[in-house]
Amino acid sequence: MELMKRLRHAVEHHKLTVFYQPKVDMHSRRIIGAEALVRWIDDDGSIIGPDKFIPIAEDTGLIIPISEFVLRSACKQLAVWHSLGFKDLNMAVNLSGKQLQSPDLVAQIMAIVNETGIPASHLELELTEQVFIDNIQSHTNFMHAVRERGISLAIDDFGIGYSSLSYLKHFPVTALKIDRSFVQDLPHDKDDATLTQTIINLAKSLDIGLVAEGVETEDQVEFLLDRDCIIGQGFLFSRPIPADEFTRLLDEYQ
Ligand code: G
Ligand code: G
Ligand code: MN
Ligand code: NA
Repeated sequence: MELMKRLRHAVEHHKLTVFYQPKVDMHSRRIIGAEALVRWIDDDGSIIGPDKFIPIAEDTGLIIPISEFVLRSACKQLAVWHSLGFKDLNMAVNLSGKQLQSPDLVAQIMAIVNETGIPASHLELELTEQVFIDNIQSHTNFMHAVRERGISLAIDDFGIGYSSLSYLKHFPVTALKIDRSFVQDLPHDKDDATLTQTIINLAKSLDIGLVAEGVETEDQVEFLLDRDCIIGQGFLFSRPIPADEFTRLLDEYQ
C-alpha cells in the first residue's frame, strides 16, 4: 500500500503514539521538561519516525488530526505527571509551518489546554525559523495570541534556517533551541564553538531561554555549562522514550 494510505489507516486505527525526551538542567541533572515526539507503530511492531511521515502528513492534511492527537496526548500526560507530584515539569510540542495556516489553531490549542486542565504556562510550542520567512504577518498574530494566553514559544533547530536575526526582536519568542548540528562536534570544532557562543550571546542579550539540542557527551555538557547554557536535551540523558519509561526516569532523577 502506498505510504499515504497506510498513514491514513494508521491515524484512523490509533497506530500513532507519542514518545517523550527529557530536557535536563545540566547543572543539577534534574528533568525540567519533556518534548513530545510522535511515532508510528507499524503493523510488524517497528517504529517509523516523524521524518518519514510528517512531510506526507503536511501535504495531505493529515497533519491536522495527527497534531491534535499529539497535543492532546502530551497535555494529558503532563496532567498525569503533575498529579504525581512533578509540578514544575513543562511540556513542549512541535508545530509545523503548515499548521499555522489554520485560522482556529489557537482556539484548538486552548480547548485542549482547558480540557486537560494543565496550566498554559507549562506548555511550550516549538516552531522552526520558517515562521520568520513566510506568512510573517499571520505567524506574528499567532505568536502573540498564544503568548497572551501564557503559552511559551521556542524556536527549534535554531541557526540553520537562514532567517534574519533582526526578526527575533519583533517576535514574542521565549527560547531558542540550538540546533544539534552545532553541538555535535563541540568542543573540538572551532567554527561550531564560535557559532554556539554566538547563539548563547544572542539569547542572553534578548533575555530569552536557551536549550542545547543533541547533547551526547560530557565534554559538550562542560562546554555548554561554562558558557551559561544550562538546559540540554540529547541522548546523553535519554533518547525519546514511551511515557511509562519517562515516569521511571522522573522517579530516579528527582
Ligand atoms: O523524534 P525525531 O527526532 O525523529 O523527530 C524528527 C523530526 O520530527 C523533528 O524535527 C521533530 O521536530 C519532528 N516532529 C516530531 N514530532 C512531531 C510532531 O508531533 N509534529 C511535528 N510537526 N513535527 C514533529
Ligand atoms: O527537530 P527536533 O528537535 O524537534 O527533533 C528532535 C529530534 O532529535 C528527535 O528525532 C530526536 O530523536 C533527535 N535527537 C534528540 N537527541 C539527540 C541526540 O543527542 N543526538 C541525535 N543525533 N539526535 C537526537
Ligand atoms: Mn523540536
Ligand atoms: Na531540532
